[in-house]
Amino acid sequence: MNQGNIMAVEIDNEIVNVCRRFGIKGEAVSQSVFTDGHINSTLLLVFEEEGETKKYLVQGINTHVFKNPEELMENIVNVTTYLRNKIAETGGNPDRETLTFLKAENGKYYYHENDKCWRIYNFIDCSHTCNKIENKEHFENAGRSFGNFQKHLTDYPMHTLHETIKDFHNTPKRFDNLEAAIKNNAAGRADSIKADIDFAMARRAESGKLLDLYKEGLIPLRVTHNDTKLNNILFDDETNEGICVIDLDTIMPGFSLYDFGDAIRFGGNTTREDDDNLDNVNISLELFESYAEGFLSASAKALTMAEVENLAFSAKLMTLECGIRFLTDYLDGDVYFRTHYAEHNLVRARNQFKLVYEIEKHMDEMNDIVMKIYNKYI
Ligand code: ADP
Ligand code: GN1
Ligand code: MG
Repeated sequence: MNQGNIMAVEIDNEIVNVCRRFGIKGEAVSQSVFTDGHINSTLLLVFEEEGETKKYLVQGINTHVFKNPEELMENIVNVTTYLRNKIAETGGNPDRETLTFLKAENGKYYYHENDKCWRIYNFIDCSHTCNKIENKEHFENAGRSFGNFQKHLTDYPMHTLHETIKDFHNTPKRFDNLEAAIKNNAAGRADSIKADIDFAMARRAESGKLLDLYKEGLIPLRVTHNDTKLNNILFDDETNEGICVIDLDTIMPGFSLYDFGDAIRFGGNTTREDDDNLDNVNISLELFESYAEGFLSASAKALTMAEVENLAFSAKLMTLECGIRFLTDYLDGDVYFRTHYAEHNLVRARNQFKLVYEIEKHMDEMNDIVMKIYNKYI
């Protein structure tokens, strides 16, 4: 079972041919498409070979976003190889707890065909993803998964990682991009969103806080995932434990606060990221506490005091940053994130800004929750 939004489609021979390039044999019996991710295009292909069923995740890499597939795949293959060893050492199952990529006939882990760039990895069965948390244990498990992911990579040689998207979580630069998009007004939408722009700009001054703490030596760079939304974890169907962290395209040196904050942005919201009814958007303190519990149980001892003190702030910062990225893309004419209708990016941006507003109201309580949990684990 995989509860992420998935839809059966007709088998496409072009995709089957791509599979052959990766040495996949047998007869293709079904094809489905995942509709959750905003960036890559993701398919599940099922093959029958000598009475055995084999499932593969076939993914079209978005080369508009990831311009250098060679470096992208080098990062991912090196990190997953490293994780395999760590998982095996601690008695886990590497085939289920990290991604396994197939090599193509060109000896690389990606393949260009008809202007498209493909990669294939094993489908992890009997797992599911979620877009919204239904019970808080689930979110605690998510926190533990991302906390452990960071812990496993503590000694990974960070300097060997390529920066797959430059300045990915540099919030002040994201503000610069927003400013440029307002000036360009490529889609002619700037006049209609003045209030949204004002909301974001009023918070520009604090956007460099984490970078300042880094410059002062108070928070370190670590190997981070950088896209810790809930549907980037596979949960075991039986136990609901987070088994595998996926979507490894943005593994880069970063701050642990990016990973914590982004996870709260998505999973701590009382509704979906693109709910257009802003009355539904709030921060769930209960869910915040669950995630902080899972994350700190795995990582408290490794964190600096400045990291701990900014966990709640990071939730606000990552939500604000994501909101301005959606708004910038709306102004640019929807060229980055996949959208399903004309105002989709604007709806997402407003949803994120409402969440920022709610987090601001609850900041003291969130800080208290963090300290209460942290004190248990040190
Ligand atoms: P995107 O970058 O577009 O978000 P992801 O790599 O996150 O793409 O994949 C999209 C969806 O595909 C995930 O949310 C998950 O539901 C599913 N998925 C990805 N990898 C696997 C896998 N190895 N096994 C099972 N499902 C997967
Ligand atoms: C994108 O790829 P996906 O859907 O997991 C985006 C994230 C945003 C997120 C917002 C490479 O994540 O940075 O936070 O959408 N990924 C990239 O939902 O830009
Ligand atoms: Mg994803």
